[in-house]
Amino acid sequence: MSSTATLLRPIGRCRVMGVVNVTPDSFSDGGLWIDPGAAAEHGLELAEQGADLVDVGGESTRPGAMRIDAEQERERVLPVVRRLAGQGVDVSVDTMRADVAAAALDAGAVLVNDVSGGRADPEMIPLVARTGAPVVLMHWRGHADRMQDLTQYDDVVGDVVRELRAQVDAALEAGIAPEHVVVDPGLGFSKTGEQNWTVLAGLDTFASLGHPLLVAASRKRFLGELLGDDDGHRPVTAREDATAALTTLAAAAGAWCVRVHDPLRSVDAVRVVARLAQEIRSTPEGLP
Ligand code: PMM
Repeated sequence: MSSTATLLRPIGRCRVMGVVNVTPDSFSDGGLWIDPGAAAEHGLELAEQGADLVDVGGESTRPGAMRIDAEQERERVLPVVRRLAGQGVDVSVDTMRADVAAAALDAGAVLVNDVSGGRADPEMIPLVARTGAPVVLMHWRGHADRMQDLTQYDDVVGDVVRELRAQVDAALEAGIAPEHVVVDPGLGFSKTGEQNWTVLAGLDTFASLGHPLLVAASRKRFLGELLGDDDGHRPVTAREDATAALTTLAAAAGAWCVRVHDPLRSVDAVRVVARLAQEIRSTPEGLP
């Protein structure tokens, strides 16, 4: 299992985070892993497939989703975190609630993944500062029930970077160490399909924030829209090659980690990018 000190340090390639949603309604895998035993087994499978981290979440953030109560979220997440951490897997907890994050860290999680970037629960940033845990701060404008009404930008990349920087500054002011902060542009969160593409085209700009970058495009709706036909969007389970293509591009852009539901192709993709990057570095004149 990685320590806090090693989790964010460079390892010569982009990391891969596997996803386990212990929810009945996530868009990508809702209902599949609602039983904690099945969820934990799935997490172990993701680790065996080469995921460096397994992200466990108990609350759906799909557009329009309603919030669940904290007790229910804890009941979904904690047994899975405990079991995976007990088996030596590096676990992140996908939660917007400080008390769920605290309980998950006690149960062995090594990273807090807060899609609200500290904005949903005023206790989250102080909790992370107190525990010294690394944290993913995602760009966020509002909860799932209204996030798709919050897609007005003058310049989507510039505005998202500026808002994310404000979230990072709040975390640093509260005492979170800069080297413990990961940033994430939040694809699909208060962003239209078109805006997601613009954000992806501007990934380099996010690197300018000076923190490791997490990119979570896996199976998202904008891929289904792009690849759809007259019958409608490409189904969620047929978006894996598109997901791996974006893993390749995110890794080449220097991402610290990609968050994916099916790690196999992404694990190969990050290795290919790392090998090529090594070759380019060792060829002083550049490639022929
Ligand atoms: N997206 C989802 C859930 N958690 N966490 C981070 N850091 N970034 C994301 O973009 C993100 C996330 C929604 O997707 P899911 O329902 O497939 O988990």
